[in-house]
Amino acid sequence: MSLIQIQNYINGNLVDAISGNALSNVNPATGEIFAMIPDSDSADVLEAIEAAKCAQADWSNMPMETRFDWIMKIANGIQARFDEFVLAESTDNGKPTWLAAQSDIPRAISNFKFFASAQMNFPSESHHTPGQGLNYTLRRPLGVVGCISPWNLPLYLFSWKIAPALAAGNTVVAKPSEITPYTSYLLSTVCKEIDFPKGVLNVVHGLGAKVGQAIVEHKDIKAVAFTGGTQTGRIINEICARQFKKVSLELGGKNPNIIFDDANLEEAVDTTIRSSFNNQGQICLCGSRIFVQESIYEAFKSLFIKRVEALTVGDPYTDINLGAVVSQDHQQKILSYIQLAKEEGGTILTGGEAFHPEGRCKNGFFIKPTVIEGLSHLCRVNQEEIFGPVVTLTPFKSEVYAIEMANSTPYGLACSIWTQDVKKAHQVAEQIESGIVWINTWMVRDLRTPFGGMKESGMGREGGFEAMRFFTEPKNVFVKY
Ligand code: TXE
Repeated sequence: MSLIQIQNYINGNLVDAISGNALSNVNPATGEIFAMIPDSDSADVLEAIEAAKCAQADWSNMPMETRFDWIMKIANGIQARFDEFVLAESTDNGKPTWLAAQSDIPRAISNFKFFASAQMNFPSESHHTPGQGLNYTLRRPLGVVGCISPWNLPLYLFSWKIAPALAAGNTVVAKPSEITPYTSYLLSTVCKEIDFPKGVLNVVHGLGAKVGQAIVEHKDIKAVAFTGGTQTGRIINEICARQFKKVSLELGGKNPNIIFDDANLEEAVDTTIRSSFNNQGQICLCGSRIFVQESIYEAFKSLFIKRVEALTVGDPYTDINLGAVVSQDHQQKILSYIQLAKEEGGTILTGGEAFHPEGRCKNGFFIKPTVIEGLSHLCRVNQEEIFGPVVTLTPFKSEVYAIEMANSTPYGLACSIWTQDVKKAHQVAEQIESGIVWINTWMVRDLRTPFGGMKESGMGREGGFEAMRFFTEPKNVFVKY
């Protein structure tokens, strides 16, 4: 089978890297190279920035309704090729096709629809200074902005950044992860099909340290929105700080699930299965540390393990629960944490090893869903982000201790609290150090709500008007009367 040739999208054209160099792109479920992507560098980034600068004035001064129409055309263009996008996302990332069809691609479409409409509803503020006059706040687009996204939810997170950036009237230079570039390439083919205005969106493929960093460093990039690892976030933040550049960082997580003894056990187990192993545990919101109140610990554990052992792993194109993890390197990283758990005194209750399916996927990168107990909440396995199908179980006696353990990591992204006691739920939610708290559920997302993390999980908030504020510059105008 011939390899798919992924191209950059610059100034409305689909082009190879100027250097002519390319990188290979592996299907993690088979271990085979299925596509080549441009190995771009700062020369390609410069062209993209120039195109975005030229397109800026027309795009930002366009009537809101025309901009709405353009962004909706992107959403409809993806919808029209829905099955192609689903298959591409699964092939590139290793995730089950049902998951891409249920979550990734519908959500990417929603992101465009949501922000197309958000820019028409985005209110401006005014403040009356009694006896003197009136202030009003103008919010203008920033100019050319950079959007950099990771591999775990490729089109979902790529669109979560570029949709508000475009809606707010900016032009964009974007870089998807080099590990999962396929659906952002398909998106650029949709833009080509609908004749999207040239230079408004530019997609440059390639390595983070070459392409991503060149975007972040360029003086004409007015803001950077990034999702990815905490270490990369630190590098980007330092560069932006030197240039006083606006930056939004959505980084790692080590999220706690706190299950009190008055929780609805069935529902808690059911949802904890999803929060642990959905997308092979590769969602920044996955709960990887499960704290269970002592009196129900054994009951929870036996039900949970029974359910985990019933999960199926294998060919993402079939009706399995877990597909492949994203790459061989990532598989090795996850396995090294399982080994570390053993060294740190943990007991593997189930899983704990790679999985080798029969047939088409025999060389793919799979890991059995893994549950570990017997670890201190302060050990490395319970402090560092593993980002795979690996969770730990830890009992707790009192609410105070559960909160202390939950807050003990450098991260603070998300938390799930399980209890029927309304008062306790609110009290614990207030004390948890994380940007997002769910009570008796997980991963319910309303796109209007602020999304982001505390501590080393990031800076700033995305979502709704938070994103519209990030991608605009406020200017106060005072009128004397
Ligand atoms: O992420 P990177 P990686 C976590 C997870 C994972 C770890 C590393 O624990 O194991 O991070 O994953 C671009 N300047 N998360 O290495 O490198 C890169 O090309 C500018 C959590 O894949 O941070 C890609 O487009 N850009 C997470 C993007 O940054 C740079 C999702 C993210 O890649 C760059 C993914 C640089 N110097 C991983 N270096 C989450 N929170 O959702 C890299 N990039």
